[in-house]
Amino acid sequence: MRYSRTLLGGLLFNTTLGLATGVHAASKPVNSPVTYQAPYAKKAPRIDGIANDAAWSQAAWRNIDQLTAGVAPTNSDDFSGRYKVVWTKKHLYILAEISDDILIDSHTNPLEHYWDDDALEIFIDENNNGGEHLFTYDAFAYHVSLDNQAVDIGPFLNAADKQANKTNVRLYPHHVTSQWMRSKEAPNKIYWEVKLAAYPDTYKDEYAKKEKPAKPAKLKTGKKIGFMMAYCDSDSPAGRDHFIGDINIKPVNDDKNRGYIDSSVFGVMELVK
Ligand SMILES: [Ca+2]
Ligand SMILES: [Ca+2]
Ligand SMILES: [Ca+2]
Ligand SMILES: [Ca+2]
Repeated sequence: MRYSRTLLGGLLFNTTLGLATGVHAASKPVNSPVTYQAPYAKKAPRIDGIANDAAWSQAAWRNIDQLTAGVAPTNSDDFSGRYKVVWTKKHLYILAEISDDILIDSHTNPLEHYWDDDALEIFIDENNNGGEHLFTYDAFAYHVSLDNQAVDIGPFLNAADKQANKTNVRLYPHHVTSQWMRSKEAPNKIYWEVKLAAYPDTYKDEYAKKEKPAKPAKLKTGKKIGFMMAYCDSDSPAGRDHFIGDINIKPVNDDKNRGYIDSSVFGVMELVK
């Protein structure tokens, strides 16, 4: 299996990542540098894959150009990308401009091998406190697939489910709304618009019926959010060719693909006026 991920009946588990050996990820330093400043949007962009909303013109692009796993893209048509973010009190809005020569969704079940199909991967740590999040909601790694569904790994609902190795991979339709479309001017480019609710660490699955569902955080000027943006580029049914993000991650055992485990490697997004 490529890139450290092994799927065992829905349980992601890999001893080389230290999960089984009790190695805990460090928390994010309080003064982590800001990697992106997202401006406030007076009018929320419309999520339709058309990047002509006024709000987008306020925000700066940030490149998605850091090879995180796999081999480097052959050229800028194979993959190149950049993104920008704006916010309202209730949501973050992301625009990604992606060039990808082949769009492919060969695993039709959105819960299976979702990282081996083309996908935007949005990493968010609402309270920017860092730390391990693979089996928790201390942070999210939403894989937004070509069918516009968002998938991540959550906690097991109970010990019996864990024992039975039932899936802890879930869809989050109430967290993420997305739509992409090919550019009319340059059809090799796609514009992908995403509306994202920033759910806090206290989020509980709707399936955990005894728990009161946590609400998304209210956003305000000055708030800092752990954030990283990436793209899983697959160009054949064989799986992911390269995984490219916007942060140059410090490798552990030569592995930069740490974001889905440890939110301390994310960048920091500051919400500004
Ligand atoms: Ca739009
Ligand atoms: Ca490609
Ligand atoms: Ca957190
Ligand atoms: Ca592709």
